[in-house]
Amino acid sequence: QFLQNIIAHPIFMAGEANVDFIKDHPELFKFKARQDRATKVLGFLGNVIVNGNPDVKGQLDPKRDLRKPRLPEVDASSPLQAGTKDKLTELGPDGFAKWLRAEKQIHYTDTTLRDAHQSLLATRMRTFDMLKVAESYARMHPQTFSLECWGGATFDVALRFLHEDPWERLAKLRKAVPNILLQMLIRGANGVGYKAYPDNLTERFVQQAAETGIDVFRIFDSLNWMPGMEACIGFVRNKTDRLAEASICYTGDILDPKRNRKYSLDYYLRLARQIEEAGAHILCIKDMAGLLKPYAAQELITALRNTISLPIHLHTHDTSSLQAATYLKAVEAGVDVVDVALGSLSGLTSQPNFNSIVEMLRGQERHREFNQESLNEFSNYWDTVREYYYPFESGLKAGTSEVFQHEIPGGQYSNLRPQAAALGLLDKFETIKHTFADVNQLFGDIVKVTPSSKVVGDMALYLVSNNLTTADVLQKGESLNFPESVRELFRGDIGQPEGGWPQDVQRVILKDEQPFTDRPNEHLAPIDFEQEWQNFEAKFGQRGKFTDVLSWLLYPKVFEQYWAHVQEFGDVSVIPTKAFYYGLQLGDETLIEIARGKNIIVGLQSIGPVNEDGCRTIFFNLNGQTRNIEIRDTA
Ligand code: 3PY
Ligand code: ZN
Repeated sequence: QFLQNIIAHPIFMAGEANVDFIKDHPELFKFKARQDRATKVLGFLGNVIVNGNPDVKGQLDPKRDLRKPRLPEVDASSPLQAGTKDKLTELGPDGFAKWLRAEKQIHYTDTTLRDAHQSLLATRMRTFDMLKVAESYARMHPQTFSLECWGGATFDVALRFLHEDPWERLAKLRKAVPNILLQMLIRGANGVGYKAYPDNLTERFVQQAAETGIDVFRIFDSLNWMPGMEACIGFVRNKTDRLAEASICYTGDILDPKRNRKYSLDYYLRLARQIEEAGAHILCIKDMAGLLKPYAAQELITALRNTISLPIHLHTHDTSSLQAATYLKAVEAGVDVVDVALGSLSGLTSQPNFNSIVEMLRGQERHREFNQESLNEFSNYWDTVREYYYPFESGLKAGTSEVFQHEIPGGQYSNLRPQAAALGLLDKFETIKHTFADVNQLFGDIVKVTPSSKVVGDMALYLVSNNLTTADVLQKGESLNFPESVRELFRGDIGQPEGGWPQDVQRVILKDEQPFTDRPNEHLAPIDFEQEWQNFEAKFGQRGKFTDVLSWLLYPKVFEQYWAHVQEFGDVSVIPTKAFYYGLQLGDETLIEIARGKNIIVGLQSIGPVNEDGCRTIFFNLNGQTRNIEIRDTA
C-alpha cells in the first residue's frame, strides 16, 4: 500500500520526487515471498493428504460413514431474545446471584462445548463445528443459563493439537452468542495449566478472559485447598464485573460410614462457608467423578441451602449412569443450576442428557420449558459431527458402578484406557483402576481432579508398568525414582490436602528434598509484562497480540509450535473438520471460508508419484483453476 501510494503520487508521477535513496538501494525491491492464505491452506491439506494428520494417524477406518451434518432449523429473522447475559448486565454480579437464588424454575448449563467433548472425545472439538450452530443455539434456546465453552483442557488442546487460537474461539463464540452467559473452568492457582502460575499472570488472564467473553468463572482447587482458590476468586470479583463461581470438589460418599470420616457433610459445609466468605457469587458442587448419589445429593443440597445464601450449581459426570436420579433429588432439594450436555454428547463420562433431563422434570413444579424438537435437532447435529472425531472415542461402552470404588474423574477415566493402550498395558486396565484407588489411599485419601488426579494416575501407571504395588512404595521406596509429578505433589507444588500428607510416604518420595506448606505461587516471581512483550517480539519477530503473549507465558513450548504452524499453514481453524483430519479423496471438493466473506473451493485432482527429492506433486483445483503444490512424503 505504501509503495503504491508513492508510485501514484502526482510529484512522483511527474518525476519530480527525489528518488535517489530508492535508486541507490536496490535491496528495497527484494520482497520476501509472502504466501497467500489459500496457498497455506493448500499446503496444510496437501500434507494431510500425503502424510496424514499426525493426530489421527494409524487409527483410520476407511468404512466410516462421515456424512454432512444437518443444521438445526432456525428462524434467523426472529429477534434474538434476552437471556442471562442481559440479566447480568442489568443486575451486576451480586444482584444476579440474588436473582438466581430466588429463581423457582431450574436452570441448565450446557457443557457440550467444553466438558462433554473433553470427557468423550479427548477435548478435540474444533471451533469450526461449534460456530456452525452457536448463533442458532442462541436464538432457539435463550433460556439456557450458560454455555460452558472454555477453560479446563480446551486451552492447551486447542493450541497443541488443533493449532487454533483459544482466544479467537472465545471471541467468535461471544459474537455468535450475545445473550447467554459464557462459562469457563479455571483451576484456581493453576489457571488452565497443570502447575502453579504467578498470581499476576492469573490476574491478567482472568481480566483478558472477561474482556474476550467469559461471564462465569468456575474456579476450583484440585485439593479443595482454599488458599489455592482465594486469589482467583478475588481477581474475578475485584478486577471484572463477572461471576466468580467457586467450587467444592466432591469426593467419597457422605452417606457411607467407610468413606465419610474425612469427607463428611460437615467438611463440605465448612468449605461452603469459606467460599462464601471469600466473596464467591455462586457455589459449585463439582462432582468430577460422578460420585454424588441421589440421597447424598438430597442431604448435601438441603444442608447447603440452609447454611449459605449463595445459589448452588451442580456439576456431575454420568460415569455410573445414575446421575439423572441425583439431579432429580438435587432439584427437589433446591439446587439452582445443573450441568447437562446435549443428548448425543451426553452420558458415560460426560454430563447427563440435557434433552432427557428437561423431560424428566416435565410436570414437576420446577420444570423449565425448552423447545424439545429443537434440542433434539441440535443433538442430531452433534451426533453426525461426533463421527468426525471417531479416532478420539475412548471405547467405553456402558456406565460402571466401579467408579464408586476407584473415583477416577470422568475426563480422566476415558483417557486412561487409551493411555494404558499406548503403554502396552491394556490387558492390565483392571489392575490400573484398582491401583488408582490404592494410590489414593497411600496418598492419604485426597481429592482427585486435575491436576491432583493426573498425579495419582501417573503413580498408578508407574507402579503397574514396573510390577510394583503400593506396599512396595514404603518398603522399597528409597531405591525407587518416582515420577516427577509425584515428587512435585508431595513437595507442595499444587497445594495442601485436608489433614496434610502422610509423612512416611512424603519422606520416601521426597528423599532429601524439603516440602513447603505455603502457597506455591508465593515462590514464583511476578511477571514483568513490559519485559515479556519485548521478549516475545525478540523471539517471534513481531509484537503479537496480548492474548498471544498470555498463551506463550502459560504454555511456552506449545505456543512456539502453534506459532510455527500458523506461519507455515495459516489459520487452519477455518478448514472443515473432515478435511482437517482426513484430507480429501480424489474428486472431493470442500468449501473453505479463509477470511470473513472470502470463500475458496478446493478440489483434489491428482496425487503424483514420489519424485527423486522425496516429494509428491498434488494437483488441486482452486476456485476452478489448477494449482499444484509439492509435498514431502515422510512415510
Ligand atoms: C479440568 O480441570 O479440565 C476438569 O475438567 C476437571 O474436572
Ligand atoms: Zn467435569
